[in-house]
Amino acid sequence: MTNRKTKLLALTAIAAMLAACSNSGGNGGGGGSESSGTNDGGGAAASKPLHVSITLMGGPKTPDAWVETALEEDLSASLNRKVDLENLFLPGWSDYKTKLNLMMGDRKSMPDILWHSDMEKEYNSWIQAGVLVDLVPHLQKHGRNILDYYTEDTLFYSWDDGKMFRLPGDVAELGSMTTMLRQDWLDNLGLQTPTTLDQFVEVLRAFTNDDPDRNGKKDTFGFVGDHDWRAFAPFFYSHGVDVDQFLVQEDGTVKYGATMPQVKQALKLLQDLYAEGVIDPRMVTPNVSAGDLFAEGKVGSLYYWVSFLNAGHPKQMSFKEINPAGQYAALEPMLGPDGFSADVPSDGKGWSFVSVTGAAEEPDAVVQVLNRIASKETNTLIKFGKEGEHYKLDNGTFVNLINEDEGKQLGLDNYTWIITRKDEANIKNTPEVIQLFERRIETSQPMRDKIVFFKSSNRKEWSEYSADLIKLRDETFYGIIAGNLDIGAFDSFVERFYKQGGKQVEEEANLLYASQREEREKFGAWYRDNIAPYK
Ligand SMILES: [Ca+2]
Repeated sequence: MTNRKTKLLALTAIAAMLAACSNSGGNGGGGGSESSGTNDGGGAAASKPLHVSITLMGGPKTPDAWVETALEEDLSASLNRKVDLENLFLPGWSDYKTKLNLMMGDRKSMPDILWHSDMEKEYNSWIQAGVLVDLVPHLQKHGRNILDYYTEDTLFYSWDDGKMFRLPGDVAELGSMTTMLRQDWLDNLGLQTPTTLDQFVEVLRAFTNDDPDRNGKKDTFGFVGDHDWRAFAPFFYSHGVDVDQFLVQEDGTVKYGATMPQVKQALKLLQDLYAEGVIDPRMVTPNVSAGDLFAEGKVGSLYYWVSFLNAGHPKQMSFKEINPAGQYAALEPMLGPDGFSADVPSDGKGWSFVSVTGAAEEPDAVVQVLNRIASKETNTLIKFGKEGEHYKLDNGTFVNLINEDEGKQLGLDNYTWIITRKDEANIKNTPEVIQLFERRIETSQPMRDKIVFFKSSNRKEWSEYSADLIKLRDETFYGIIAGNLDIGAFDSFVERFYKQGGKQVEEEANLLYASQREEREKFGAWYRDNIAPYK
């Protein structure tokens, strides 16, 4: 490994010298990033091999795997020159930041393409130090796939006053969760699909008390989910609140969702349902695994991941094995007492990013590499392998032709989170699931309009107080639901919240919201001029 790296580094040095000599050779033109086009004798710069080192965090991290060669061939054909990748596999989640800091500390050890996540402070210092490339001019030339895929809102979170020093490497689907309900239980009991919260609650009661699985035993629950607040979305969201987020109020100010009076109503309902045995008590314990309970099939409804509805999802397969006649339906979000409804939106910022560093001799070409990876074709190739050889599509349904171990050996997913597409390029999603993801973008919009997803990571008050405030919220809310606390505990929570730092936290949130709105407007104008024409 080290040997190979040294050799490659030596090659890079030579390539760099060559590049320096031939830099006058036009690297303009040839704008076609998706089709290779001809080389028009662009000189040595275009015909010499392109060496690209890249840090990788996801997947099996299989060295010298099939996928590396496959991607190199794909890139070489696309760029019309030999492309040689150097994979720099990062250590695990506890060590990757140390490793990246080390690499970024010296220009000689910097990768050409840097993957990073949860390193806002370091990221800002890299920008300050001038070691990251502003991608805008390169994206304008070679970034069409990337610019077409990411939305304007998503790119805003990687915008730095007219420049972009990073791109999202992975952005969750904008709406990736849905209300799930046992259709076969509805049919068994002769019930209608609920559309309002009241109807939903009646169905959950029937799922608890009326033996929906017809085995003569009272052994089912109405509702379950993981130990987090989004799992309760059908109850909170129908009341127009999200207890994890800052929400814009009718008067334009911002409040922490957990303190809003509607939360009390939802908590009261949850407390009643818990007492009635409708809510699976495992839901208020930290170790619950809703995925396992989804598969077991003794609970009638969950608010859960859309991807679990894929026929090939392991938990869906276990569910079908245990419950051959079982069927989960995905429901539209429940209408609440005031007629509001929404699904849980994701923030759309991206949770991990890719940057091009100053070590890249040809940033233009490196962006071409990223842009090719962002194509549907290449995304599919590096994630799933070759159609007919590693998988097939049966009427649109993905069928693996290899097992998990073979996939690891091939290195499939080695390049995940380097601009991973979640649209139709994710061919593991059935057409129905793809449609559902699209629908959830719309049904999550009403809450997305209320939530402030903060762009700035510089939130002093939040950093200082949030851990304690969140602890206070969780103890109070779970205590109320489980019946250990009276519903009046909500009012004392709100009081204590503002006394114990909540006031400062909300003031900060309002200031940030105001400046962020201004910045978003400025970005919108910039986007129209600098990005929209290049899509
Ligand atoms: Ca039963």
